[in-house]
Amino acid sequence: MATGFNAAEYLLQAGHPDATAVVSPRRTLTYAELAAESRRVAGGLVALGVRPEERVMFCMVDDVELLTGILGAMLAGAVAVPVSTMVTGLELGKVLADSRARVLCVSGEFAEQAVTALGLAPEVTDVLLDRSDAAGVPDGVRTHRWSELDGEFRDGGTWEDSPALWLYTSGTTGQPKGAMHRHASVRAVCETYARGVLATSAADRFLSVPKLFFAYGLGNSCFFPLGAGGTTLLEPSRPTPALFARRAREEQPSLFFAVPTFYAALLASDVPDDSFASVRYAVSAGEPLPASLFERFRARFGLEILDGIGSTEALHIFLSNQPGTVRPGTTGVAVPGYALQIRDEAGAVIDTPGRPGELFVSGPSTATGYWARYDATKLVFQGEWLRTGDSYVRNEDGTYSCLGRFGDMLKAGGIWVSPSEVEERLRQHPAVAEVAVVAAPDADGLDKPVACVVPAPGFAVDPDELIEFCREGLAAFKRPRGVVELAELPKTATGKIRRNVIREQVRD
Ligand code: 3SK
Repeated sequence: MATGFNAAEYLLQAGHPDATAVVSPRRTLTYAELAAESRRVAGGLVALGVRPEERVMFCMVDDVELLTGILGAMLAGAVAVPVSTMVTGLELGKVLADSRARVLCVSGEFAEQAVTALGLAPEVTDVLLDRSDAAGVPDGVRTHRWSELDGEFRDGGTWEDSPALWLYTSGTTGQPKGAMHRHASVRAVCETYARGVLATSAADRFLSVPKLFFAYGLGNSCFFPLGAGGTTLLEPSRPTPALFARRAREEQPSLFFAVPTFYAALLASDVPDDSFASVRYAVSAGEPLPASLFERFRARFGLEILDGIGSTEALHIFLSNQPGTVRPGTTGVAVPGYALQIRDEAGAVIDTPGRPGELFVSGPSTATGYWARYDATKLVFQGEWLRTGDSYVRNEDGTYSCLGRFGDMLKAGGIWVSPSEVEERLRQHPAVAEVAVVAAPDADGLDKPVACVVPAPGFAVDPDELIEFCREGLAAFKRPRGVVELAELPKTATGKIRRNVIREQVRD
């Protein structure tokens, strides 16, 4: 028998009604105010004709409107679909059409993309605008102001397995796919990673560089703060080290979340060293955090970074370093509630430490599949297990180390080489700001490691010197055979290096 459960109700009832739930540069709301506003939005969506399980898409900045929009859609039993604001109109149109959303909610900043997108998605009947005008919206599409939303709130009639949200992901390649998440998965990530690893409580104040439209940011800025009865500190603007260091000094967060690239940017900036003095844990995910970055951050800001890995399909982090037992350069151990396996190319489980393979995870927050993508769903969701596409090794001490994407491992002279290991060595050279190591064919057509280097300000790249530097610190077969200078590394919207693009550049 299905149990009645609604993730938004669960989040909104966790805090004391008078406690501060959300702080943005524009507004501060208590839990009672956030619940009232979310119910108003839910009622307004129902009044527009949104029915349970219909999709409501959000292309919005991190502010109170987006938060209440996501909660309101879930309260109404609809499916919240927050999407990246870093896309073109055509890309937005693709996911809008794929989702068959009836309602699109947009911040004024993205009106131009929205107008292009609407031209590709004839099923959209209503557009909700935060504070902007409706210029350019196609005829026949009704437009509404956020502040005018109104209607009687009715319980969405959801249960644990009802769809609550879809998150679009393309990985580093391929078409975007909507990973479908249940209401129960929201509670699961609050109970596993947030409580089990971060020991979150109502006293916590959460500041996240990743935005609400990423699974990582959605957990950090919505599920975890509200699930704990704590406070989320939202930041609508584009993240810069100066902005986040200032907000951290002003708002005194106890938990701070970023990706390795942002930690590197903080280290390269001149923000005061005591900017994160209020933070009890800094968290990193998205890509592996190099040990050198961990050490430099701890030396300067006095904070250990808890590095972990999650995925859009798992909703949040399932493998992580734990407070008090951090092993820099590793991703730590399974988050309580999740099981891990490393499998070889034939799918057999590898039990021996030190033998690399592909990481699989099983746990309570995995998506139910990709929307209308049969083949991709079968490939990734294998019974209890979720295929991550990441290459990992279990170390002798039980921790796990990332070796890159499964398809990123290189073979040099018949031996597997981990690009991350070579990159970590090169990052120790003062001339190297950023680096990606990929395979490129040599004169004999044999794949060899090539380092693509973005030079540090004021330095020139000297290939011979960098190769020699690797020879000193790595087994000879791992050293790059060539070095290519790049102005910047191509990255995905979430900051992951697009190795497939670099591989193409290097082969040309
Ligand atoms: O990329 C990650 O490590 C991640 C972490 C948390 C949630 C979602 C993602 C993709």
